[in-house]
Amino acid sequence: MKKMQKILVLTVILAGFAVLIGTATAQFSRPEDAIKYRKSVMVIIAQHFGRLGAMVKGAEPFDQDRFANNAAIVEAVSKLPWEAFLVAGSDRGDTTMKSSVLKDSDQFKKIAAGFQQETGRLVSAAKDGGADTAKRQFGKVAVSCKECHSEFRR
Ligand code: ASC
Repeated sequence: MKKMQKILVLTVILAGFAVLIGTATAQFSRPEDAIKYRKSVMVIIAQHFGRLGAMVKGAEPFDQDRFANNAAIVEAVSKLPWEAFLVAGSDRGDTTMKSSVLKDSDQFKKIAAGFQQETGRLVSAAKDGGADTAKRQFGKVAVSCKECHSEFRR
């Protein structure tokens, strides 16, 4: 093979690997985009979790339909932000994410999975249980929020 052909073949192979490795970050072209995305998701979660919290604390009356609807939104959105946290370089800039998310991503993913599991249980509790069951499960989701915030947020 001529030298130029060898270089070309090698380039194509390396580009193929880069595409495979890059899939985790390919959704965001810049770290700032990942930061903006995950913050937006957290705003939505906080808004709907806050509406649940108002019912749990008694600031607003407990309404099972309303509780179930807001729980379903939290659960759906709970699937979205994790990939955006794992983007290289997104620990710098306009963010409160600790760099340990990137260094200790297995622990981060474990906590994120726990949050999703607890929000899934919140949806079931809101559908099938009474106010006390829903409120108790709300508490478990809140603990799961805090677990991640205290470990991975600056
Ligand atoms: C929210 C929010 C948090 C968590 C936390 C739960 O809505 O903004 O940081 O819930 O208070 O323990």
